[in-house]
Amino acid sequence: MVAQRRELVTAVPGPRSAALQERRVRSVSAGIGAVLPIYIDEASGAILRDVDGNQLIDFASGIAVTSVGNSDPRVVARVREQVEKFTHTCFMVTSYEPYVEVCEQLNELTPGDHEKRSALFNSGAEAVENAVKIARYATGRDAVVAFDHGYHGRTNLTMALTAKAMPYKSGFGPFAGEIYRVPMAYPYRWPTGPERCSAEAFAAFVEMVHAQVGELNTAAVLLEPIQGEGGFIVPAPGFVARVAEWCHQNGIVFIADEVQTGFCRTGDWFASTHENVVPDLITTGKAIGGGLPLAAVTGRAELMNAVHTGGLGGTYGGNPIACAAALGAIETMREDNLVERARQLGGVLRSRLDTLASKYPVIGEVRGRGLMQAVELVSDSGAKTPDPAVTAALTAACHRNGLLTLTCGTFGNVLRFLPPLVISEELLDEGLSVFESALAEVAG
Ligand code: PLZ
Repeated sequence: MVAQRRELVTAVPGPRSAALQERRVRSVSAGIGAVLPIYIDEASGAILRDVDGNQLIDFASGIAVTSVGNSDPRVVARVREQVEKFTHTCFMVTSYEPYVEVCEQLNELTPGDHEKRSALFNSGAEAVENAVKIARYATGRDAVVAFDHGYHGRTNLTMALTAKAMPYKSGFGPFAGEIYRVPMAYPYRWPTGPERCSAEAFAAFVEMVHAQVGELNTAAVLLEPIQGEGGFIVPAPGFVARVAEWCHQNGIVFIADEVQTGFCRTGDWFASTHENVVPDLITTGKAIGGGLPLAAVTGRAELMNAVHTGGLGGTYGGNPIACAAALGAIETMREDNLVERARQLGGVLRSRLDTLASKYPVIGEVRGRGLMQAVELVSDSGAKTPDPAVTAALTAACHRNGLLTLTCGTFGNVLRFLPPLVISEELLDEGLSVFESALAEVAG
């Protein structure tokens, strides 16, 4: 166990990380990036310790994965037990209980009390691909509608579904067909102002799908209830519910991509609940596996069961060790009431960020829910000019001082806060003080 405190003993990165970075450059594809070139030796809870002995506060959670904290004791215990029993059979060859139990948990925890079924995969992108396969099969239609600023993965189909060219799509085409993009109800940047955003974005959505795609050609509408990589954009109130209802009226499958928002992160088990929406299909990943690779599609039994037997699958999907980890993670979320914890700490985070926003005009907006919040940084608060340079400088200052933060956003000007939900209030507070000093240094 790593003590839950920030401690810097060398520069960040230190000499041992620098030496490993040299080996990395000589052996690892340059196509894979790194937010901060330190090398982790050990981690628990909300602290990462690197090979030089520096201990950083983790405001990234491996991109919203380690919500239960790094090496959560219940995850570790279940993984240990499973790995000694057996490591793999392939669920499509011979079955095992942990897979079934994860599906039972998903069916129970996801929004709606209708009859549900689940299927397990390895990554968020794979879950999204399978949700699209299921929706197409069940409806007999081809088209899929996705949104500006959306992120759904890096495989060929999910690159097509993802909005942003750099770094995700540039040079990697041609992309999968029958994907259509419509505006997102992004209140901060809606041309006629946030009050009109929900109604006008919905009207634009309906008109574009009708005119450019055709309702009867549309298999699915795919939406993140809070957009993640695109900038932690909380859709204008009522927008998601209107879209979901319209899908229902038109026999279109409404898919909520909750890979990043799911499993307590936003102060509910799933972010769709904040929008009073019951998705037809819901994709999950990241936090469900407590740090091991697992993802899922959960949804209406009649959709999930429409596909012919053998039509879905994969060698590793729902690997027994990943399932054991997920059962440990879900147990921690339930027993430690991480829904409530995300809400409570989310309140602490919001009030600190709001105070900073009133002091520093570079913060154009504070937004998000629970422990999925962010600041959008602008060089001119009137014109709302995105400021990716100040975002990068703030990030570097946080990193230098032992706080791991991430950026996001179509314009690279959003700094996001994604600590493990088990972080202590003291450590959260200390991390925010590091961020505050970075603001004073960079934008003061
Ligand atoms: N859907 C909503 O957030 C993954 C991507 C990081 P995978 N987001 C982090 C990067 O640069 O690759 C994500 C997501 C939403 C799908 C995915 C894809 O999940 O597990 O990365 O495939």
